[in-house]
Amino acid sequence: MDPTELRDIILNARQPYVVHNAHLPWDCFRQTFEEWCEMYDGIQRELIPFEGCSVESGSTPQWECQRTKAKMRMSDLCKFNVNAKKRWNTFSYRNIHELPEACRRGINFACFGFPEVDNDITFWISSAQAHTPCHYDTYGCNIVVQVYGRKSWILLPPEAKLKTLRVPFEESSVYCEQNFYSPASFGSFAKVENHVYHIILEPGMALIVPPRWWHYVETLEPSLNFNTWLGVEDDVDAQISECITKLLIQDICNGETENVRKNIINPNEDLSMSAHGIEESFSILHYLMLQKQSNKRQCMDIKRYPFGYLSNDVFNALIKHNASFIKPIQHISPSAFFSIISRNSLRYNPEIDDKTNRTISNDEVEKLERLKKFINVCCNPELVNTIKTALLNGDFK
Ligand SMILES: O=C(O)CCC(=O)C(=O)O
Repeated sequence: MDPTELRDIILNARQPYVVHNAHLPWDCFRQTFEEWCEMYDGIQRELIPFEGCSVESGSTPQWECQRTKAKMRMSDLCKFNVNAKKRWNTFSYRNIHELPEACRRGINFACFGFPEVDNDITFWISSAQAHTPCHYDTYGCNIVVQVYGRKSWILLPPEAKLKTLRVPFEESSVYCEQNFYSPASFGSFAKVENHVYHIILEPGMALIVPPRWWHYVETLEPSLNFNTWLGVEDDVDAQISECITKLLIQDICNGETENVRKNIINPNEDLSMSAHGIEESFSILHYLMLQKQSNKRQCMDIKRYPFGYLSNDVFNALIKHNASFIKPIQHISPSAFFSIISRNSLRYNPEIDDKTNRTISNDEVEKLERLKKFINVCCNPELVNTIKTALLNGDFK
């Protein structure tokens, strides 16, 4: 595996690819998951605040705000799998530095052609059925390395006709309405059935996800994986769009109760509705627009890579040269897709729909539904793009 060639493939891939037998010199590859968990528990004495939900679910995706906490040891994750019929758990989307040094020794992305990437790495630890609702990342491209266990990745191209949502709002993730985890029916997938790619990621495999590809990720057995998002030069445009979206949401939610806001803003998103918070978003927007207009590079500490600089011929020759270990992810047939969806629909339990939002008053439920619809329309990425173009063409000072 020539890191320079791999780097060029990653920074020019227009569809997802998988690297087989990456043979990374990471210490964790020399241990079993059980050994790794025991090492973690031996060093880190405190119980881990796993988050999760019940395995049975309602007709809408299981959003992060529905998760509850369960404290346990790392080793429990593997043991619980045997009888984890009721609840799934995850300790994920966290920076690698939250792991003890011994549990992350040797981890960097040098073998992929990015020796400088040794800090900006995220880990994902989860039990079977843990999943992330379908979304795309607004920034960069993604390299995912599976270390233990298996994960199923369903991917769709940026132009797939999924219904975009901005509630729950999280900067850098755009979710969709379709529920891949526990669908109540097939209807909402009718327009996308011909555009589905699928891969089960196994230990030692690495996945390359190009910018803005939709993905629904589900853990099949206790799993650990690492990933890094590589910022690309186009990200400044996406940052402007995310900033406009933030300002619209801050304005719409200003004055709403905590209960309502908790259902609109994702728990990991720190979005202040105060006058100071709004002022801050305006300053960031101003700064980004000036950067874009003067074509200046981003602030010095954020690395951004050029993307899509090779011609098709050169790229295809690279893929051919590396064909023994890097392969395009397979497009699956509508019937193969519907058999996954039909299996997942067994988790759907209509009684759960009735229980949702029992914690907030009827007035608040009504208001929340109204606000969600309004935000999803006003913050639709296409509309935000139009606002961005108008701002960039106008006299934004
Ligand atoms: O592994 C997961 O649950 C989600 C991963 C993901 O969304 C990503 O790497 O972009």
